[in-house]
Amino acid sequence: MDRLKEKFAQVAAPLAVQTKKLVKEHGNVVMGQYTLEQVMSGMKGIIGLITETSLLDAEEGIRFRGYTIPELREKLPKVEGGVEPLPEGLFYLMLIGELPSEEDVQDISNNWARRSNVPNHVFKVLDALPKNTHPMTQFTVAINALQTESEFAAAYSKGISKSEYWSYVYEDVMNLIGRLPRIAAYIYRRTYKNDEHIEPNPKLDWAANFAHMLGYGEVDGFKRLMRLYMTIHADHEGGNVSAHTTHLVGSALSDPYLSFAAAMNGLAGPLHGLANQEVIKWIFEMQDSLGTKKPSKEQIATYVNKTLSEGKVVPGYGHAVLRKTDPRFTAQMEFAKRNNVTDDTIETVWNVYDVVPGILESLGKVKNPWPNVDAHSGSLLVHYGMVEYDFYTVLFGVSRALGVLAQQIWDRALGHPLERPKSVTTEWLQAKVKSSATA
Ligand code: HAX
Repeated sequence: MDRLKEKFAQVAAPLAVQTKKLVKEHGNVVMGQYTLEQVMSGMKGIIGLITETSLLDAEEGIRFRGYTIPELREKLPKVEGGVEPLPEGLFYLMLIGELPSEEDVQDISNNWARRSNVPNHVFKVLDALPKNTHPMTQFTVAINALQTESEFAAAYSKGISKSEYWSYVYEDVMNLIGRLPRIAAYIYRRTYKNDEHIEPNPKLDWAANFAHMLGYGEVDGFKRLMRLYMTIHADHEGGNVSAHTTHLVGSALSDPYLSFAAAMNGLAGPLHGLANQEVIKWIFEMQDSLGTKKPSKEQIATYVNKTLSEGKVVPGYGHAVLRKTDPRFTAQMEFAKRNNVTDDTIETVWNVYDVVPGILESLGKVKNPWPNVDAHSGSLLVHYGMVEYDFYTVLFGVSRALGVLAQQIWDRALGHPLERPKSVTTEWLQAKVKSSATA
């Protein structure tokens, strides 16, 4: 058993006992009430999921095991002389619940590098797809193709005890995270760089090796950006589409490959992860339509109103839970300032930030007029030369694996059951309203 797995076994066993006890002794504690409006608006605010890895506060933003993003930047191990946290450390924190040592982080880097070999049939499956297949479709196809390697699925078909589930899921999760950067880089290079692939460098940390395989290893600052990017996109508690999908599909005991592929199909939606491509596409279209790379705030306001009048959303703004500027947006803005990274696109993103909240607020219906994580990420990638915005959600997906798959290990260790909420018809709701009115 590897070091991390041994440590997880130690922390998971007592919590599994406490969880069972909690349900047995306090199972009838009332958690709250919910309204018809909540039922009709995507179950927002209804507590129905347990996620150990992170918790989202509407006003404050995300905390990973209690730590904010600025605290993570300060406390997580970094490469020698570096300032950005290593995503390996965040994975350790989410899985184990405490801050890692430098040795713990090095151990995970080595562990993932050891597991990073992608079987050849996955590349063949990708090569069979037309090059203009959206990178997110290629990504989910490749993850499904990799399911041949599932140790959980193989063990389950032979017959295993429930108490062993987490152990096989752990192996699948570690193998999958080790392999994802190679798959994502392969998709990038086959789609945009003439199939000129770059061999991994196992001596690099996980995010830096990813930057290297994408072809940006020599671009000053890009490795740093990838370490930050892979850290801040990793998790956003359990109810967002990608996290919830991983949990839901996994609750049927579909293995980590199947449930993560399903989650990535959800991340590929424009109201979720695809918003990062939509933002930069919208900014480029605005610059084209206004005939300037440096639109004034007045010009931006006119373009925003045009977008809204066409019945479209302003991508990168709004959130189902957050009610303030996303700290992940702020972290990227600060990265740009710290590294003296500036250009017309980044300045436009900042000017959009000055203009959009006021306009959305004035509509009177948008619950959160502030920017989310996706409002900033594309402009930094463009700055470093990665202009192929169709690819951006794949980067998000590689990072999101860290949180949702750490949680899947917890799901199996704590014995979370099949998820099966109750649904009703509109007719049922109408009858309920009628009977409430007469009661
Ligand atoms: N532009 C225009 N209108 C918006 C808006 C925006 N950015 N955000 C919300 N609204 C509208 C909604 O479309 C809705 O209008 P209708 O009542 O006419 O249908 C109304 O305001 C109320 O919506 P809400 O309750 O504030 O928002 P929801 O919780 O329903 O949706 C979304 C949250 C993130 C989907 C929404 O804000 C949105 O569409 N934003 C733009 C897309 C985006 O940036 N998505 C990424 C979100 C973060 C994420 O998951 N990243 O991966």
